[in-house]
Amino acid sequence: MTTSSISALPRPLPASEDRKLVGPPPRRRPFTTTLLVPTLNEIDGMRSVMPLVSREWVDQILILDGGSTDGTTEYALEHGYDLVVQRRPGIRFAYMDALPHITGDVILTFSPDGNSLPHLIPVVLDKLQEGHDMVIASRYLEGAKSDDDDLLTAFGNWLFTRTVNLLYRGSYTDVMVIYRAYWREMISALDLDKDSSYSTPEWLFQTLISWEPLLSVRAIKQRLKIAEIPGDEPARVGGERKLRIFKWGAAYYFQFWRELLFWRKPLVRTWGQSLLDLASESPTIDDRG
Ligand SMILES: Nc1nc2c(ncn2[C@@H]2O[C@H](COP(=O)(O)OP(=O)(O)OP(=O)(O)O)[C@@H](O)[C@H]2O)c(=O)[nH]1
Ligand SMILES: [Mg+2]
Repeated sequence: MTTSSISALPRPLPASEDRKLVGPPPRRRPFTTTLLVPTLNEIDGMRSVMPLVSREWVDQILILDGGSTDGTTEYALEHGYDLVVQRRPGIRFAYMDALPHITGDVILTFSPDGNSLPHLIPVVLDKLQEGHDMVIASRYLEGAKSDDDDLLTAFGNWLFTRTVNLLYRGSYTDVMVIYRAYWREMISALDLDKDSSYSTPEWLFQTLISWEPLLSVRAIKQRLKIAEIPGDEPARVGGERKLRIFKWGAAYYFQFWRELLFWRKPLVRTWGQSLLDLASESPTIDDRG
């Protein structure tokens, strides 16, 4: 597809009663949030998962489509979600195409293929609101499990996380997962939007990669405040896996080591002021673990 578009439909009605919503009630937050939902032929997942996402949990739901031909984009428009169709292939270019349309201070990336549990959306945001720069819904933190992993992906995720922790003195349990929230302005602060951050591994392994693993590494290099919550990963609902295990695995692994030698940048923190303001107004601000 060569066009990028935003739906001009009116804002959707609140979720109807027949939609079963689980999780805590919405709360007012000192930041706005965009739920960013990448899709590539995910109509089965969209139909079963999106009705479980309360519109009140976030300020914008933006479907970021990679050229689906199975009715995913039609579903998005019919249900009044904002929609961007990416112009260039590759998930990181999809994110780049979405950036101008993201209205939230915070981005929460969410997979509608069944892998991300909807009721954790407010839990992740509550944790961010405690003052974190990034919150990850980890599949491997104590109390969580992945039903989507096979032996190879389970080993790969373990190896990647262990490598990042060893190289950068981290304590992650999941450096790869898409299900995470972070401040939009971290994208430019960490140069996630620069081709030079990816060009060598992409050229070496002839593939296009995403930015979550690099975000994990650079967040730790800059000693940002990172938290994880346990987040089960149910098995995929219909559709097909897009993951290219060997090419992406090789490119990410190369990237982890390359980061040891390249990329240093003074941190200019431009986000999160609203949380600091709130904290200074109320010394007893929410301190749940
Ligand atoms: N817009 C867009 N979405 C994509 C692209 N590749 C994958 N996705 C979507 O991104 C979401 C997350 O995909 P992943 O869960 O990381 O990958 P997967 O194919 O489900 O593989 P596993 O979950 O690892 O088994 C899914 O909804 C995919 O359809 C892409 O190139 N562009
Ligand atoms: Mg998936």
